[in-house]
Amino acid sequence: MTAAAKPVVFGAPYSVYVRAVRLALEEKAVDYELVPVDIFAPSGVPPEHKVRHPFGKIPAFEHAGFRLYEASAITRYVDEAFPGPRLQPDDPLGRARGTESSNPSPSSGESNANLISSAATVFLAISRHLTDE
Ligand SMILES: N[C@@H](CCC(=O)N[C@@H](CS)C(=O)NCC(=O)O)C(=O)O
Repeated sequence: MTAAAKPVVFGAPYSVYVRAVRLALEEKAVDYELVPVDIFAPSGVPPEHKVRHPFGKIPAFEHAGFRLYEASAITRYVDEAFPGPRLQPDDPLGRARGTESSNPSPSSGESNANLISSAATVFLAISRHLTDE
C-alpha cells in the first residue's frame, strides 16, 4: 500500500457523504479523482458500482487496490493513511466521541442522523485542527 497512489472517490458532488470524504482529502491535500456514479439512473445502480458498494450507495472509495465504503470509514482511513494535518483528536476520549457520533442511529431518523454525523465528524475535526493552529 502506498500513499503515493491516487485515490478514487466514486460518487456525485451533490452527496453530503461524498462531500465529507472530499473535504477530508482536501484537508490532507491529497490528489484524488472523483468518478461520477449515477445511483438514481432510470436503469438502476450501475452493476459495477454494486461491486464497490454492497448497498449501491455513494460514496465508494479505492486506493491502491484497497476498496472501502461508508463515509466515516473512508474519512478515517484518509486521515490515517496520508500525511498532513490530523483530522481526528489525538486523545482516546475525543476519538471515542467522534466514533459515537459517526455511527448510524437505530431510530427512525437514521438516515438524517447518519448524514449529519458523517459530515459533523469531519467538520468537528477540521475546526479542532484550525483552532489548534
Ligand atoms: N451510510 C452511508 C450513507 C451513504 C448514503 O446514504 N448516500 C446516499 C447519497 S447522499 C445514497 O447513496 N443514497 C441512495 C440510497 O440510499 O439508495 C455512508 O455514510 O457512506
